[in-house]
Amino acid sequence: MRIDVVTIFPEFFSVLDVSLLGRARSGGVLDIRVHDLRDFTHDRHRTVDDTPAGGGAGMVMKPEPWGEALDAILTLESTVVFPTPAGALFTQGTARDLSERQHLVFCCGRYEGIDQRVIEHTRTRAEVLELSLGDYVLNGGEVAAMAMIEAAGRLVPGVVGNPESLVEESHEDGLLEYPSYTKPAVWRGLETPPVLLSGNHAAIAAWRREQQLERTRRVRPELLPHEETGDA
Ligand code: 6GU
Repeated sequence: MRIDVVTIFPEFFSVLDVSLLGRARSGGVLDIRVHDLRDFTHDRHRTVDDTPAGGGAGMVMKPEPWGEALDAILTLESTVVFPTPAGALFTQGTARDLSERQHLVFCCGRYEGIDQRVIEHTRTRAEVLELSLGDYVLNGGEVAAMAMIEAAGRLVPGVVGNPESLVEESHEDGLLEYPSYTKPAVWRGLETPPVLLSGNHAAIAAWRREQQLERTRRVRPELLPHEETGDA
C-alpha cells in the first residue's frame, strides 16, 4: 500500500519508523512518504496560512500550496483523507475500508483548518473522506493521521506477523475485548481466573464471551444491540 502525508510538521511522522509499521515500511509492505507543505509555496517566507474570510479568530490554511501538493501526489487510485474534528467518526470499520485501498493521501490541517475549496476541488478528482477521531479537539491533523495510518496499516496483509491476533480484538466483532492474563497463576495475591487454567476450551470460550458482554455493557453500553443492553 502507498501512503502519502502532507503536513507542515514532517518530523511528527518519524514515529512511523518504529515498531510494526517501521518494519512494514523498511520491508516494503508499506510505502509511506511524508511531504512538507511549505515545499509547495513560492514566497520567501513559505507562507501557508492567512486570515479568515468573514473575520474571526485564528488563521486558515491557504488553498494554493495544497492545490500544488495534491497536483504532484494524486493518482487515479487515490483516496484523500482530511483529518478534522468536523469529520465523520473514524471507526474500526473505517480502518478496514482504508486498509483495502491502493493509495491513501492524508492532508494534515493546522490552525482553524484548510480553505474548504481545497476539499471541494479534490472531490472532483478523487474520493475524499473528512474523518474525526472523536469528540475532542487536537491542535492539528498530524496525531489523528498517525492514529488512522496505524489502525489501517496494521490491517494490511503482511504488516502484523500473526493475522490471527487481529481477529479477537476489541471492536472487530462489535464488542470490547475480554481481559488477558499470563503467568504466574498468582501474583501479589491475585489469581488468574481458574477457568483459564482448566484446559477446557469450550468453557474458556464461553467465559471470554461473557466477559466481553459484561465489559461492553458496563463501559460502552451504546455498542450493544438494543435487546442486549437490559433496557426496556
Ligand atoms: Cl481528525 N483533527 C483534529 N484537529 N482534532 C481532532 C480530530 C482530528 N479528531 C478528533 N479531534
